[in-house]
Amino acid sequence: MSGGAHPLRAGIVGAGFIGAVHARSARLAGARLTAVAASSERSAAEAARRLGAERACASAEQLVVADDVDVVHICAPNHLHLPLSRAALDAGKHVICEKPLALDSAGAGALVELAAACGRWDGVPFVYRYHPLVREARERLHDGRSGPLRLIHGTYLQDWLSRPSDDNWRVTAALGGRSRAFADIGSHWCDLAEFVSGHRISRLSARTATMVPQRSAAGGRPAFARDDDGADDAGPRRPVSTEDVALVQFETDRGALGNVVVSQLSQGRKNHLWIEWDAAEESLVFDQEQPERLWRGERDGASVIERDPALLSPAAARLVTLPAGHPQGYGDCFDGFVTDLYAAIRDGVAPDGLPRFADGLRAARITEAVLASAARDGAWTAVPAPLSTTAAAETRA
Ligand code: SOE
Repeated sequence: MSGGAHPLRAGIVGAGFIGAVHARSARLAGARLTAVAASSERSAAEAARRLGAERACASAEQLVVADDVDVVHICAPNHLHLPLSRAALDAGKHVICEKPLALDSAGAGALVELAAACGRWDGVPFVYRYHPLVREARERLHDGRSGPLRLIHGTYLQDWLSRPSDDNWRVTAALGGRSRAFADIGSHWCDLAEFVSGHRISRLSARTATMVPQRSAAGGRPAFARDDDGADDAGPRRPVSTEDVALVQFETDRGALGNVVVSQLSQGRKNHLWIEWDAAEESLVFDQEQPERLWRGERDGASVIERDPALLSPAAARLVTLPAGHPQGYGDCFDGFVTDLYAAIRDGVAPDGLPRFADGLRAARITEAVLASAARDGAWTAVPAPLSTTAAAETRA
């Protein structure tokens, strides 16, 4: 569908924290929220009331083929991403699917091909791309002001899984995938590293560790939930195979080097995505927890680029929705992403920097290289080159 006069009709599968974020952004982007599905009819009815959806769907399988839905937002646990995306595309829907796109690169690749074959728009919320200062860093590195890039390094640290009593469906490989910490958050860091620099990770050496080998068997909690009373401390435990931490060093296709520390055990770190690009003329640092400023280092001193649209390049200013001094944040990034994907559905052309299923496939391939390297004691492991961005990928009928 492109150029439709009627508002898009959005359906949301999954009513947790991220489902609510999607619902808010869909509405702000002008869609009607026609349906919500959740893990049960009862929770779907509760979610429909809470999110203001026009109706609750009896199941996700019904929602993805519903006649009153044009675009499906899949916010269910990871093992459902492939079957639900496939069913939605087969039913002629556009699809936004939460990362990881699928539990392995074969599944992600199948979805990339299916979306193209169906002529439907697709997106994966690598939403940190939508911080205006991320775009400013990208402009500086792409237009030559920064000079040739030499290093990319940083961390993505959280602490919401730092205790044995902390649990979530992501911990279980059958539901979340063989990789947990890296697939869940290292994928964001690598997406930004490549998106901003234009470099591609060509080979890597990785170590992973499961430092909390057993976790509560009491049943998973939502992401970031806390167990302050230690209620599960005495409860039954279950063994864990997915990694808590990953350390990755890498080379890029254009001669840069880099490394990243990924952890979901780092006490006091809530969502500490920090990334530095060191180039010949300047270094740039983006800290996701301080998104209103981009640190800029030069030999003669350091400065800060503020999120002031008057000072930013057009590509960055496009994503500014509030005046300088009125902080933009995570929700605004989601708004920008959903607005861009809906614009692609309407206009038939992808706005600059829209993260697609092909980026979800890229993340799956990097994740598989991390696991393969870690399984061979950190052996250097090649990462397949990404899909070339073809005109076909950027336009749909
Ligand atoms: C949990 O680690 C989580 O919600 C991730 O799943 C998101 O992708 C990330 O943006 C924030 O943390």
